[in-house]
Amino acid sequence: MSERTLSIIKPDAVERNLTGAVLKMIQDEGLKVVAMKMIHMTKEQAQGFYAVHRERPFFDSLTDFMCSGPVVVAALEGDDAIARYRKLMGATNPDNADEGTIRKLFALDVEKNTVHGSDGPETAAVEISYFFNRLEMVG
Ligand code: DAT
Ligand code: MG
Repeated sequence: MSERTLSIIKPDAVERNLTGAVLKMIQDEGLKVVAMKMIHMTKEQAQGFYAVHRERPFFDSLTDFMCSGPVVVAALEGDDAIARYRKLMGATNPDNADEGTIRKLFALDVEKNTVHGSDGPETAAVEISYFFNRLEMVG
């Protein structure tokens, strides 16, 4: 079933000029970019995006990191896009990520882990609408 998921290329990757390499992996996987832009979030915007994690010990550090530089946010579309993108990303901690995944190849540590991807259909819908309105979506 065709789905959409929200991808973020995080500040550690944009800063190291890895945007193109990550997008190539996404496109080689067959996922279609249906919206994309570069933004530099405020602390408040990062806190809003990661609100589900607000009680976690890493929340303040995570939201500082996410607004430390520009990110590339994109909506991706394809059959089973949510699970396929999670698989392409690899485990949250790159030490546990499978060979050939984005995080295995590029992540610096569990926080500076290069990419975000939605974890389910409900969060994907909320996360896509957090960054994109209908006029910014193709199709
Ligand atoms: P994911 O990004 O794989 O969906 P998550 O939703 O559990 O992982 O956590 C969101 C982000 O928070 C994650 O990409 C990096 C950061 N994070 C998670 N666990 C962490 C930890 N133990 N220490 C530091 N940062 C962590
Ligand atoms: Mg998550």
